[in-house]
Amino acid sequence: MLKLYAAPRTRAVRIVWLLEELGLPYQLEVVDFLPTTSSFFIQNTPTGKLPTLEDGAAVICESGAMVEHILERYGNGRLAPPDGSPDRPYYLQWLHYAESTAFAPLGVVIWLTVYRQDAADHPALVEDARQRAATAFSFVNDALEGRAYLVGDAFTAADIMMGFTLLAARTLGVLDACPALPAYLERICARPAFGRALEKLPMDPPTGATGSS
Ligand SMILES: N[C@@H](CCC(=O)N[C@@H](CS)C(=O)NCC(=O)O)C(=O)O
Repeated sequence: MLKLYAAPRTRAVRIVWLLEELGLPYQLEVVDFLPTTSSFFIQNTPTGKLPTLEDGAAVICESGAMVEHILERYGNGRLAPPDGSPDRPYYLQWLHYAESTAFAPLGVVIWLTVYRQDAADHPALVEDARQRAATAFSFVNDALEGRAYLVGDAFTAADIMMGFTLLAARTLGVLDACPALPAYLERICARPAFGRALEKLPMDPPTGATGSS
């Protein structure tokens, strides 16, 4: 059975959400999230990172890789456009954009504001990251104008990847200039599978992280 190492308010919620959407059996090992300012890769998981997924002999980190692996092995064609379809390249784009381009500037703000708590000493860095985040989310906003989901007309795992990123972005107050995103976020978070994921891994906002762009 799949085993997921997880903690509340981490990217692990993406994987629980996906597993709930697919109705797959899995074992959830909830661990404490350890402070990361002095060391890196120190979480109580087999890789030291959260989330970590075990599938037989395979033990992996990276939430996007987990999503691709789970769908490849157990998805039966669900939640992703098929290989070779016109939507597939866009699906891959958004799946990766969510964690790379869109999350990168948020990571800087979270690192300085929530973990190190010395954002006041680095105002230019924080402002630059907020600006880059706003630009990254305006690209998502433009793609969602007049559409319900990121890819084609159906909910896919790319929406799951983006959902967690947008929850973090909303907490940091960088979605103010993105009129399409709040309704999109509400739409995907209304899914019963997300509700079940939240019951297992609460996502209340980190304290001290709010602000406006
Ligand atoms: N790109 C990775 C990021 C993983 C990551 O940074 N996870 C955070 C929690 S959401 C973490 O484990 N931080 C502690 C650390 O890096 O040691 C993913 O998508 O899984």
